[in-house]
Amino acid sequence: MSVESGCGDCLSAEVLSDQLGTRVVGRRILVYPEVASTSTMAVELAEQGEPEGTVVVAETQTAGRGRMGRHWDSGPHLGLWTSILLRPRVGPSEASLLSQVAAVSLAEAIAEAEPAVAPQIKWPNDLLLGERKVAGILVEVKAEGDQVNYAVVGIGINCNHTLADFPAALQPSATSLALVAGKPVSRLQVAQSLYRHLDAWYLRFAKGWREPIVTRLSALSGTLGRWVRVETGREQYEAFAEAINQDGSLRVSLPGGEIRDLMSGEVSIR
Ligand code: BT5
Repeated sequence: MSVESGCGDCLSAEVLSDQLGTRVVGRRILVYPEVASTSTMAVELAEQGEPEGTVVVAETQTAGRGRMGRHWDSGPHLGLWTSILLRPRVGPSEASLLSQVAAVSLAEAIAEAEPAVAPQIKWPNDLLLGERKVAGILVEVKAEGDQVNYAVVGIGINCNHTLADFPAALQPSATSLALVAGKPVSRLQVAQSLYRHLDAWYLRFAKGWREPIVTRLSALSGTLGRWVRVETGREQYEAFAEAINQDGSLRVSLPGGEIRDLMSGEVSIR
């Protein structure tokens, strides 16, 4: 299913910009055949004063990053590996909601690309199709004092992978849009749809909308209303996922009745 020869499916700034119709996301689009990480590149641009809305795309990443230094597998031409530079006028605590803004946008874009299967958001940042991870989000924020300087939203979507395209260790847990659809998908359409949804939700976020983001996130969540295993680095326990709070944290209740609000951590569905 991978589209390699002649690169008929190669992404370019020109085709990605064509009729994109966004206000912020994609004001400038940079496409590279290979980078270490699109997020590293976007951070470098941000440090040099690049305005918000710039999008970096790479056909492959040699050092794609997940959270906490984990590796993100980013095979050539198989997925959409992209980072978006934003400069929201909010404080650092509010910037954590950008991860939820990205999750909602990503879920909507995936639903548009593959209407047969409803994507589910696994709190805080995984996108699942039928229990397998199809996409991930990494938001990196730099703040100065009580103001965000920039946020880089890194998104990886597995598009045209066969199972054999994933490293053996990921084969039990990963999937791609094409695997679910049973046919190749257009990365161009996936990318434009993602940028449009992200643009719309980011503009709402910038206007101060909070509740609609959390409401939409809750509706798309595959975590809520289920027993989960929580890992925080310090401890592991089982809990019931009750709700997503206005700040994006996950409210869980423990078997003894104790309530906790998680800002970060790993949550696996039992
Ligand atoms: C994430 O981290 O899910 C965030 C991934 C963000 C990647 C994008 S690509 C564009 C931009 N540039 C970057 O350098 N990064 C961003 P986390 O929740 O920590 O999940 C990482 C874990 O997901 C790994 O430890 C693997 O178990 C698994 N994984 C790695 N690559 C995968 C893939 N392609 N598909 C599904 N699972 C994968």
